[in-house]
Amino acid sequence: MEVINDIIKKFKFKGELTDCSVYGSGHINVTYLAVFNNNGKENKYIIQKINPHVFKNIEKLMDNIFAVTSYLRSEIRKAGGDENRETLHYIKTENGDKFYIDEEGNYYRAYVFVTDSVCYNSADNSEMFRQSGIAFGKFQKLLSDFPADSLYETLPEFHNTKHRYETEFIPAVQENKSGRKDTCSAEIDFVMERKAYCSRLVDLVADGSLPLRVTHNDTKLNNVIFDKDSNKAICVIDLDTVMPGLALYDFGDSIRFGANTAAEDEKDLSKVSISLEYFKAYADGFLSQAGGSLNACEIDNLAFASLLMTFECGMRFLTDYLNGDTYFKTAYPEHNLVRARNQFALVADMEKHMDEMKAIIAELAK
Ligand code: ADP
Ligand code: GN1
Ligand code: MG
Repeated sequence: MEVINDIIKKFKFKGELTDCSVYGSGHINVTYLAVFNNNGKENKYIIQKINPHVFKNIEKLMDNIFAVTSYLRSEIRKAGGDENRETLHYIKTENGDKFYIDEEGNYYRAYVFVTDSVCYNSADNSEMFRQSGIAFGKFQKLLSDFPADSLYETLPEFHNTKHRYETEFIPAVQENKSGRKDTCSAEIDFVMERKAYCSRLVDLVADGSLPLRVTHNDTKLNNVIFDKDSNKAICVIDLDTVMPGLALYDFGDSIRFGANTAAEDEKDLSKVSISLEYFKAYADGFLSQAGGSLNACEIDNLAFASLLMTFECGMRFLTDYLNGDTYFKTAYPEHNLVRARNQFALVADMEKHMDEMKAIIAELAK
């Protein structure tokens, strides 16, 4: 707490600090919520220590976020929305910088806590999940004319599943740095048997069937903020991975996280399945915003992309387990393996229900 107190002094916050604690459940950055008393009014801010092992060029990453949020503010204003609530608002340091670097070389940034908001790790009902589909669909729509070439690629090949298989997963199996390979041979086989999935979307990009767009790339439900009274989605957060990508990645990753009937790290695999009700609700919300700009190949692959993003994430968790847990935050030694098993159980269930998922999309896209 003392360390972060020193960090807090570096930013232009208003009022007297009354509380500061670790916040949220992200797997990459360390997030704090700081509460200030400003002449009797409560001001809340989010402070984040950005993960330097994941993000190699934090200056450029922050330039991306400033460019994207400035653009979104003006689009939201034009549409008559509330620009202070519907996109992130960053706080600069006392020196006017976009981030603060401490003596040990750690990077910190801060932004206004969206007032009267809540964030969820699971949707209580399908309407809530539909709301998150609207939020991510709208996010993509608002950025459709943003100059994609001006964006720095924070994590190159982020959703190139083929690249992840060949250059991360296979070497992790071969090198077996953690010595854990024998404890996950069934999961390694599961991935290898499905190698063909990995190239399907990248091949469609290569032959020009799928267009690159400006996308979010990390569309978990807990990267959307909801109004605490109306439960309507108000703001998309966690913009570190906004890069040129596929609409399919954003759609698929949301389904992976939010249409799972269990949490991403539920150990009891009998609880893991795809909720077709939630799948339909999200697709309805997402297509209501972004649908008009999607081409036929994108529409045709929405169901498959849900399976692929789940498969890719499971493969990433398994890779990290084999490497000795160097990427994702873990709460216990087997955490990444538990997550991988969970994602693969969801893949298996989606394989069983693929025809129904495709039929739902076909019906909505009519
Ligand atoms: P990570 O990259 O670690 O996932 P996030 O940017 O998603 O970090 O932040 C972690 C959590 O902090 C979010 O899931 C959300 O609960 C909360 N949070 C982040 N930014 C805000 C904000 N501006 N207003 C309210 N809550 C926020
Ligand atoms: C990470 O940062 P967070 O928790 O929103 C990860 C995503 C994974 C997700 C799995 C930059 O997201 O790609 O899908 O965990 N983010 C990064 O829950 O790698
Ligand atoms: Mg997040």
